[in-house]
Amino acid sequence: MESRLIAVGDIHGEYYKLESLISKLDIQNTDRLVFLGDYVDRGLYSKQVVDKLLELSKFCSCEFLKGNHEYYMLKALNGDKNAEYFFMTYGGVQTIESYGNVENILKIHGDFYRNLKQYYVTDDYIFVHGGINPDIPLEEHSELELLMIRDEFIYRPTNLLQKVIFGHTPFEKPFIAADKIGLDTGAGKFDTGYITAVILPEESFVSSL
Ligand SMILES: [Mn+2]
Repeated sequence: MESRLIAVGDIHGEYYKLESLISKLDIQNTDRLVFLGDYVDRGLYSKQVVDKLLELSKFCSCEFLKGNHEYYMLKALNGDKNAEYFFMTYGGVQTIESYGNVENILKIHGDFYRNLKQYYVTDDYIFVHGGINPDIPLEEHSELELLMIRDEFIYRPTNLLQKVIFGHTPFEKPFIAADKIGLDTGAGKFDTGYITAVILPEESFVSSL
């Protein structure tokens, strides 16, 4: 079977939606998966989500990007008070509960969270959690810019050769423009939210619904 390149949007602890998406994608060991970040918070099963992702990464090629939720969680777990406020306000309580206690997060999945990448680039695509500022080179972005940018990126053409595949900003349906695709469809955030994947380059969308 031909190798497929598949990007997956925000998951936010929605283990059962992830299971459903993975079975609908019928993942093969030749597939290449790129996860756009925000595995944790809000949904009830962050630990189980990461266990599943690690299991998948033994079966096929997987790139795991960092989301703003992993960024703030890591900072909070390292004692940053501002980050702790963000983590506890935006769904971190559920993450801690899924691990049993706060110490378990790094004990069990520390390597996974610390090794998340800021972006992943191929000849045709830039994968990133939040987006980019096309006026500056990718490597000159601050980490927070890549994780947090929204409208200034989304509603302005990038004029880049590569199409940008991003998450972070939730839409009711995938956001599709000539130069970018947004894959956050509100899993964990809204009761009606779901996880979306796109198979590239044909741009066929698969949802967890
Ligand atoms: Mn998110």
